[in-house]
Amino acid sequence: MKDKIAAVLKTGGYHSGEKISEDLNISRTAVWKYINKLKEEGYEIESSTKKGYRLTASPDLVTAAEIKSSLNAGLIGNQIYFKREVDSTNNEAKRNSAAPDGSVFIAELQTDGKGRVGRKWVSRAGDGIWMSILLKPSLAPYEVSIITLAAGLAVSEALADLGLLTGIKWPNDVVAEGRKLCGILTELSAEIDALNYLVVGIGINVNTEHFDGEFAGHATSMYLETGKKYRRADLAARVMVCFEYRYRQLLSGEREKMIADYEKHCLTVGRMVRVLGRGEPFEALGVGINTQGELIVEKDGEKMVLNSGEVSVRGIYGYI
Ligand code: BT5
Repeated sequence: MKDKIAAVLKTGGYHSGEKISEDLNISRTAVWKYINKLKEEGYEIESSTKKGYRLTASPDLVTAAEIKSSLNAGLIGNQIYFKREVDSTNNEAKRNSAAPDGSVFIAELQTDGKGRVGRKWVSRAGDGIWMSILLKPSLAPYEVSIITLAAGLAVSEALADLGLLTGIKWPNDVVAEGRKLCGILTELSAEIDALNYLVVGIGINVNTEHFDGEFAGHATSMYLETGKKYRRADLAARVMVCFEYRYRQLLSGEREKMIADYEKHCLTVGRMVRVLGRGEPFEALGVGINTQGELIVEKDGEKMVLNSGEVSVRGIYGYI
């Protein structure tokens, strides 16, 4: 109902509480309560006793109402849960794992955004897209790492639709001009041979104007790359659509096609990389990705398969 009221206000001008209550068949008090909820979400709404309610500005918000207005949802985003502030949208998805398959959890601000293996993900309010997709595929746990790659590919494709060319550093950092623009954290809940659910967390730096701290030289945003600001709800919707296409491709047994397209975007393939985490660090050439999403490297004429849970790779010339 809140989203319906947001949609009414977005048509512009004043809307009387009486007319909204009649059109939506709810009480005037309910209208007032929903208006207050919308204000809490960040909408700027003017109330005039004579004329009614009016949206004074069309802010760049990632609320469910804003995303739904840009999304013709299939599976991904069939339910969208927005909170202004959460610790981590991945945690929020895990706390609500009874929600339907394809649900999306999104927030304006994460107070404890997570990277992989206990690292932190900086997620300031208004700067980016911090969202997590809850998935319940009929797959065995060992089959799901490829879904993470599909998410990286989907983000890279969504950005390309907007004219921003990026590459993927295996397994799933989306990189522009050698700097990280998006990170993905996939977490799963599984028994030994059965998957309960997985959560694909996607963080994209959209309108960030500057980065501080130790990773400042390694991070970038869409704004820093193009000089343009983007409506985050539109981009979030586009990422969901791109991800849905790739996810369905995987579930329908078209893994090879997905991998072939991933390889085209993957900066690690065709480059010399330094492999960390398997004994002494060593250098090898990235030559391809197998159907499990593992990286194949070649060293001294011998091929090796690297699993992202086990090793990490660094470019020998900088971050990629
Ligand atoms: C990742 O980890 O890249 C996964 C990031 C996933 C973030 C999303 S946001 C929505 C969802 N909810 C969460 O809590 N997480 C997911 P990793 O490969 O470990 O990279 C982490 C490293 O990237 C950090 O140690 C920093 O060096 C750097 N970093 C942190 N914040 C960054 C940012 N905003 N942009 C670019 N680099 C960043």
